[in-house]
Amino acid sequence: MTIRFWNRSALTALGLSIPGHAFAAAGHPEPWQMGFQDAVSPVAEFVHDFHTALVWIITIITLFVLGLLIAVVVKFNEKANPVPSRTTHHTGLEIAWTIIPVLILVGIAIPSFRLLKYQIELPKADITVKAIGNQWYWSYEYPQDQGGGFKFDSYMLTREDAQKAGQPALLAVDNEVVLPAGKTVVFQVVGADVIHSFSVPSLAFRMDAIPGRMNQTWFKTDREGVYYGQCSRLCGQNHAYMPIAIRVVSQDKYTAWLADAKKKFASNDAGAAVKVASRSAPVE
Ligand SMILES: [Cu+2]
Repeated sequence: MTIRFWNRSALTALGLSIPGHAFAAAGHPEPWQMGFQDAVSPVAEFVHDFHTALVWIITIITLFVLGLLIAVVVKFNEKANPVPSRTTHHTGLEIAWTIIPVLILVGIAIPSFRLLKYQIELPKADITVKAIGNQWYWSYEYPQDQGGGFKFDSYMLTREDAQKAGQPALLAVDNEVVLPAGKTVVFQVVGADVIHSFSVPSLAFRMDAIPGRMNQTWFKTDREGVYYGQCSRLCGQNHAYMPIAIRVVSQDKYTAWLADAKKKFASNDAGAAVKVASRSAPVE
């Protein structure tokens, strides 16, 4: 199910897209990037469209107020208007400047709540993965009942290793979360020690990882690629060095990865107690 704020191609045809978006890449930031990273999930598209609409509303209101201020300065300065009017009330105007902002705010609130509902209401999951925030790395658990039954830790690569792998520094990790395209993925997000936040901009989710409480978020994308994110709650010394890397691949590649991962991570039973951080991510 795809809910759109409104038709994107119509927006683009009217020249109403935000130009900065054209320079943004999917999955990771670019030097001198303006605007968001590309939207690759329906929630992210909704977020982008809503943002575009808000920017236009803000721009129009700002220009309107600027126009009014300029009119006041030009028409009602002491030279142009030596005898000021003594008017203090205008019922019609007062009703208008109350009702019009209320209508604008209600107009913003309706799609805003629709977006909130779309993000929060979990669709039926094809795949569920548990994401555990640790000081300072992420662990992932693929449940047994979905062909998984293993767990692994995901640490940031050093700058040199990331460069060798042709991946962005500070975002690349040793063990990526691999998931298939076109499937609804639900993440169960928890914190093992302190509060972390599981966030990937291109997929437009950001969910707090809280010890003792399970939060859930979801995404679905048809676009294969690597989507990077970062812990987005200050969680201590190496908060900046616990990135998230989600690699979306075809179903066949996912099945092959799953078989490999089961062997590779065989000693890590899903559901086992969370390990205490024994390695720190390198500090730059
Ligand atoms: Cu963190």
